[in-house]
Amino acid sequence: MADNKPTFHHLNSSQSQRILWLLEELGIEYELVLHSRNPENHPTKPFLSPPELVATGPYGKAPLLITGEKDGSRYLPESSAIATYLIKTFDTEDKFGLKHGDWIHDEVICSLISTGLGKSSSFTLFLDLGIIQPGEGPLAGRVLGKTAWAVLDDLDRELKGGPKGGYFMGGHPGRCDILAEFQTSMATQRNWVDLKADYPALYEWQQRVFARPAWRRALEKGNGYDLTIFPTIPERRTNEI
Ligand SMILES: N[C@@H](CCC(=O)N[C@@H](CS)C(=O)NCC(=O)O)C(=O)O
Repeated sequence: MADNKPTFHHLNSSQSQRILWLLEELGIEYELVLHSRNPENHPTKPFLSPPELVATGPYGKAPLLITGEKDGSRYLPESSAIATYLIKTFDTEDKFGLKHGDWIHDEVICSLISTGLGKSSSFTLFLDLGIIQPGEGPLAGRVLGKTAWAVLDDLDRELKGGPKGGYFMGGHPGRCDILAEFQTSMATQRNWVDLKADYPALYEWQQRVFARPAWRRALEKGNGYDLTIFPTIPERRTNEI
C-alpha cells in the first residue's frame, strides 16, 4: 500500500462526496486534497472549479484521483472509472462483489444511474437553475414531474426485488450503491421528489447509506455537502404532468 497510496481531489458540495465515501468504505490510506468551489459572485465561473483544481490537468473537475506510484501516478477523472479502479485495486475481500458477486446486476444498476437517472437529474437541474424552460408540444412534459423520474420506479423496484440485504448489491453496498448516492441526494436535497412517499424502498436505502459510519466519516473529512447552494428559479418548472 505504501507505494500505491492514491491522492484524492475533492470539491465541496459535489459528486466527489460519493468517492470520498467509497474511500472510507475501503478503509485504505489516501491523501486528501480539499478544493472549494468558486464563490457565487465569481465574474465568469461561479460555483465552478477553483484555479488549483483546474491546474491539476485537462479535466480540472472533481472527483479526481491520482493513483499511487505502483499504478503509475495516473491522472484519473470520472466517478465511474475512479470507483471501478478503487474497488478492483483495493477491495481484496470482494465486499463490493465486483469480482465474484453478481457484477452483471451491478452493471445494470450503474447503467440506469448513468443514463436514466443522469438524464432526469440533469434536465431537472437545468430547469431548476433557469438555464432552460419547459417547451411546447405533447412531449415537452416528459422532462417534468413523475414522467421525468420513471427511473426512480425502476430503482425502487430493483431494491425490492433484487438481492436481499438493503443495498442494490445485497448486504453490502456495491459500486452501483456508491454511484447512486449523488443524484438521489441531489433530488432529495433540492426537493425534486418525495422519496419517502413515492419511492419507499429507495428512501429506506438512502437512510441506510446515511447511517453508515463510512458515510459519516466522509462527511466529516469533506468540506461541506450542500447541493442547495446553487440558486433555484422554481417558477421555471411549473407545468408538472
Ligand atoms: N462526468 C464527471 C463529472 C465531473 C463533474 O462535472 N464534477 C463537477 C462537480 S459535481 C465539477 O467538478 N464541477 C466544477 C466545474 O465544472 O468546473 C464524473 O462523472 O465524475
